Amino acid sequence: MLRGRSLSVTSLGGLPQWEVEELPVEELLLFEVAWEVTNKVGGIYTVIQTKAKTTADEWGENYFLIGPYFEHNMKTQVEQCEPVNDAVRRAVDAMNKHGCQVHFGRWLIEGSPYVVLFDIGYSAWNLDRWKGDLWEACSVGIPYHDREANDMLIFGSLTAWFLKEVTDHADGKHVVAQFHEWQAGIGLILSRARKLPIATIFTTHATLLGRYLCAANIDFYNHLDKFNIDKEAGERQIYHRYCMERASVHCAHVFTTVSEITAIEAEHMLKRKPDVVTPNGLNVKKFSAVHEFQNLHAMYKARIQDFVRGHFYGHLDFDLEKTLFLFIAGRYEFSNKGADIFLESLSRLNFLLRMHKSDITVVVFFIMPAKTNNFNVETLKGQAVRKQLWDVAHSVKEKFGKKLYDALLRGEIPDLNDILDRDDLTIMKRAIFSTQRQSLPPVTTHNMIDDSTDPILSTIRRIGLFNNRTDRVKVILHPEFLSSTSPLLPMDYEEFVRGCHLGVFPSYYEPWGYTPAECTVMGIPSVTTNLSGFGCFMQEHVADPTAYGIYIVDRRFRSPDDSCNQLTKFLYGFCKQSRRQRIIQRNRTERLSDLLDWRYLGRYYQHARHLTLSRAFPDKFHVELTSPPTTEGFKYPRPSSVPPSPSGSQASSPQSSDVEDEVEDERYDEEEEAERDRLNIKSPFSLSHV
Ligand code: U2F
Ligand code: UDP
Ligand code: G6P
Repeated sequence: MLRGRSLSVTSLGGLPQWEVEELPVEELLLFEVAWEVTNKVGGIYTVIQTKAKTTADEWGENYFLIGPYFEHNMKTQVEQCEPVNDAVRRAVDAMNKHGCQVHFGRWLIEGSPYVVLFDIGYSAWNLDRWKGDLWEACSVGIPYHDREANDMLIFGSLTAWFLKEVTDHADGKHVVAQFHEWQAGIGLILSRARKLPIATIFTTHATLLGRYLCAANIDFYNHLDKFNIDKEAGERQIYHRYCMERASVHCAHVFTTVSEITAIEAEHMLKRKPDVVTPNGLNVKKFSAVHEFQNLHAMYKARIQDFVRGHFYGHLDFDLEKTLFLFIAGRYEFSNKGADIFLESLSRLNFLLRMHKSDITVVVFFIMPAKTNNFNVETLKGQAVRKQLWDVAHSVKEKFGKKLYDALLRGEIPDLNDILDRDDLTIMKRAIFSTQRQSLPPVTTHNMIDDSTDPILSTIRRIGLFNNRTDRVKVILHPEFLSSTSPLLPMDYEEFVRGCHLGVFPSYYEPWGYTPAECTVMGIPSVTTNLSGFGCFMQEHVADPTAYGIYIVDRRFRSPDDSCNQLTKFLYGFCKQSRRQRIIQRNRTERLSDLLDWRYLGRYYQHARHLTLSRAFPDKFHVELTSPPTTEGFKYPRPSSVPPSPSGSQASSPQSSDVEDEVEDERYDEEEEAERDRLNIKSPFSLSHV
């Protein structure tokens, strides 16, 4: 019997210890099923890819990921090999013998987990039969025109077939299967309908209805219990998808989701309370030197500055050393991602900076993919002009340097008025003339297909943020994800984030939200909201999030206008910080990384697996720790130097309105002192104290 298992106690950094029930993994097989295995679509890919290492460390050779086969993904990410596990090998062989194409290999990411990939197109001829199977199992029909849902039916049918073959040859091993999102749900529904001996988990990363209703600008969170959900799904023509999602939720032994806020949403939209909340982690890499991420910031900021020099040629009357780079990035869901209130706040920030005659300039990037027709000419020209000026400066410098050198060799100090001849001056004047432009620096880098109706551009037109000289806030829409091979801004997303000063993600609908979490582990402060899973998680586990560079906008208990004011205050407060203050804030932000590490958060997944085994095979497994691991009561303390004054303690609380988020300089002086102590940097005065 597999009852025997032990408890061990683990901890990470300064985080609280927790008890881990060790499973006899050598007697088990774990499958994780998702459409985004080796296939980057959105956030689920990040979940699976970053978690692979910790899961593979625990499960070793008995961990398998199941996903769709795409030739390009296979070629670039997967090393083909033969399955060592007998049950898996027999399942792959059996399916291939019966007219499927199943690929097997190791995914070349950290942890190198095994992957089983199904060629969907190759099995498409079974579609009608499988539609019948699904109808028999749960009376859900899929319309022929919904290509995506039909693909998911094929994927799910292949998954259930594969799991059947595995369990037939599992040789006493118990099987756990975790299915992510409705796209993977049919595999779960069919496995349960066929009574396969599997312990199942269904994880939702968002609900279909939640996403649709929020995008329609409905006051979602105040009406959670009032929606007629069948009607809403029907009206949006997603009723069949919704049925697949809801059936998956109710078929699973254990139902999980990524945050408390999505758990509440699921209870209303899917009519089941999640058993476990499994917050999303990251694979955090710590630099051995604390200052390393600060150096990277300076290095990549210089690359962004170069781009800005080109983009604003002829209008570079602002000081790049006093320019802050802000950005928002992610799927282009205008109001769900909070681009609407961000733009409104930028307009207010522009007003404040101008009114207070601030010498700070803010350049804001919107990185949200939209339909485009390549880069626009004006933007490309900007970089060409910059390059030309650089070349001119370089050649004049060479000539100047040579003349100076020759003069010094002759033992003379050259006459600096003669060292440049007429031609040099002409070349330089021509170069300066070429920087004249008739138009303002463009607000978008690409030719937008839907230029006139695009929501970001339309809002920019309405609020008049056109990159005028007098504007202290400049905007640049880059409607494509970043890439190091771009001719315009050749940087990876990660490099770009490191080079910026603040990520702004004021989402209305955001079950988790990886973008601010990624900022945090790179030591870049960010704005999030109390409607995002990440924001709520930080609020729960950090005593004073603002002090750590996590600004949480209250979008739950305030009107949109108040939220917008609060965001403006955050942004304005951020602009008023000195460089020294920003450096200290980045150090604090980076200190929160441990909290977001899978080595810490992975335990919620562990708990879900224990729970499902105990429900599916109660005579063989039981969970001694029936409730999920809890960190209740644990909070990252306020940074030691923050004075316990009421203004200091209220500063970050999103519930408290009208709190000015300015921080006094002394607070930072003390903090810097603490930082110096931590880094063991001696103050020039320290000797006198000895
Ligand atoms: C959740 O994020 P997802 O990425 O899973 O969001 P979905 O809406 O379920 O997936 C739709 C994906 O489709 C992609 C886009 C989305 O990720 O990248 N897509 C596209 O490829 N082309 C298009 O024209 C339009 C869309 C959730 F919302 C996050 O908060 C969580 O962090 C994440 C992980 O748990 O899951
Ligand atoms: N991202 C990217 N390239 C970019 C901008 C964003 O790869 O140029 C990634 C980002 O790192 C993050 C994901 O897109 O992992 C967005 O995930 P998030 O959870 O914030 O939102 P989702 O799209 O999943 O709703
Ligand atoms: C990092 C670098 C410093 C640099 C600073 C700029 O901390 O290590 O050398 O001065 O970044 O900070 P800022 O917030 O002005 O980009």
